Amino acid sequence: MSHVIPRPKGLPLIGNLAEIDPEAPVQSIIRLAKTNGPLFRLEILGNSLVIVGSQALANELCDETRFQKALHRPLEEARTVAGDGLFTAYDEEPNWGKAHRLLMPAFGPLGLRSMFDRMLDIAEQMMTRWERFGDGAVIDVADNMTRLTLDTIALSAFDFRFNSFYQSELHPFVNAMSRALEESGRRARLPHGVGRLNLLRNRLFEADTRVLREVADRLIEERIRDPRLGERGDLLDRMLTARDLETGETLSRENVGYQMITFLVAGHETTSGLLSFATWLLLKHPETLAKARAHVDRVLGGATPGFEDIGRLSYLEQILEETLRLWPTAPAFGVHARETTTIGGRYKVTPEDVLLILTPVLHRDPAVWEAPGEFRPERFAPDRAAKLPPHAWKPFGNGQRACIGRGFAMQEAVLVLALMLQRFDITLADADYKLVVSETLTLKPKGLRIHARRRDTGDRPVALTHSPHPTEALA
Ligand code: FDE
Repeated sequence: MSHVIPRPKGLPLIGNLAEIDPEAPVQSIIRLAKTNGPLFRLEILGNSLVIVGSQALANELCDETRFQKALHRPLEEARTVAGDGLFTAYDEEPNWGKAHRLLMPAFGPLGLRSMFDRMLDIAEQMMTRWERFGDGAVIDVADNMTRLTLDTIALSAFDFRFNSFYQSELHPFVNAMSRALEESGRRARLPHGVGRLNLLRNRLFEADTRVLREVADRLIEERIRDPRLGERGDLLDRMLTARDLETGETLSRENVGYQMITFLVAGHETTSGLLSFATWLLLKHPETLAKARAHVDRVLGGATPGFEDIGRLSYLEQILEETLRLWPTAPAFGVHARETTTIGGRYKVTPEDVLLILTPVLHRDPAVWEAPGEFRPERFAPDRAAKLPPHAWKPFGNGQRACIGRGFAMQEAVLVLALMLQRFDITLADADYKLVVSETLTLKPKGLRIHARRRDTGDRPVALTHSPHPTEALA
């Protein structure tokens, strides 16, 4: 006998709309999961969504012979901006396979090694900025990390400098990008088509989307005319020159533009949230912070980290993995059944059902994690992590559609955390700060502010010989 997936009672027509805070939909669903368990159906203004949050169910849903990626509404709406770029493409679209095959090596070990110096370049910019600010300055963590991650992906992948640390106004691309994402998020909360009825918003959205395309097009144009085309071997070079072995084709100009927007979006919000949550969790856990710093001092001494050091900073990696368990910044991924099937031994699902694996809930499954709400990086010590049941920890999604930027993001985050701990004593600017999580497509701590005081560690290379006045540094 097949059972109906439980459904929290909603109101006629609007369904469960009243239970979802439009400013914090993910946190609303996490709350609903507390009372409704790890499997339930939500109906919101005629959109139906099945929420999944246990290891046992995730283990079934990650079987790619039975399930495949589904574009949940926010991703579907984001196609207006990112088209058939990797993140928003359907499995069946030829451009997904083509781009996936072409770009995988760029994010493998060799690619990551070649991007290391550029990552370090941007990380040093942030460190220099903090140093110049001096002890008393208040640093908005999420804002700094967002500048850092955006500049890092742009420089590493396209050899383009946004120079976010040298100006207080962000590049027009950045504002256009956040507004366009916000608008596609808004549309995703309304029934199909309804979100497109507001003409004023449409005009702004079109203008923003145009800015994104134009910036991407300009970079493509410049690179094509560059006599060194193909010599840098970065992501943009690969996309413009490499041929897919299976089809013998290169990517179209239009698709390269979509991939650029995709990488800038996917490569910065998520990693910036990861670094911000890690900073918050370390500040909340002084013993872990002290242990992390001792680890960094042991591995690096006073030296600037090199590519080889990243793999040796294993405790920082554990901290980041535990951060992603508690606060997976891309908090969900969608799948649907290839054919009508039964999950959990008794619930029927059809290919039309979008099943959303909500990782903040999955990652706190009490059947898997002891004291699930607690921050314990020791859980990810290699011998212990190896004993976790399959698909218990999925911050990077699943299978062939898993995050292509996983190694990139981890390398960047380990590097930045290492530099931070090596060079600064960090403290909360407001000792009473309570975590507030803001939501766009991703999760981020809001209003987290810190002080950073230069550590005096002796003969480490010093970037600056004098500390200019803070206003001078800002100019
Ligand atoms: C992807 C991804 C995912 C899946 C989604 C779905 O399925 O829907 C996830 C979950 C993720 N991703 C997550 C993350 C986190 C972090 C920190 C990151 N991520 C980062 C990054 C960086 C970069 C560059 C990236 N990232 C990118 C990407 C891409 C392109 C994608 C799509 C893939 C395919 O093919 O599909 C992703 N990512 Fe990530």
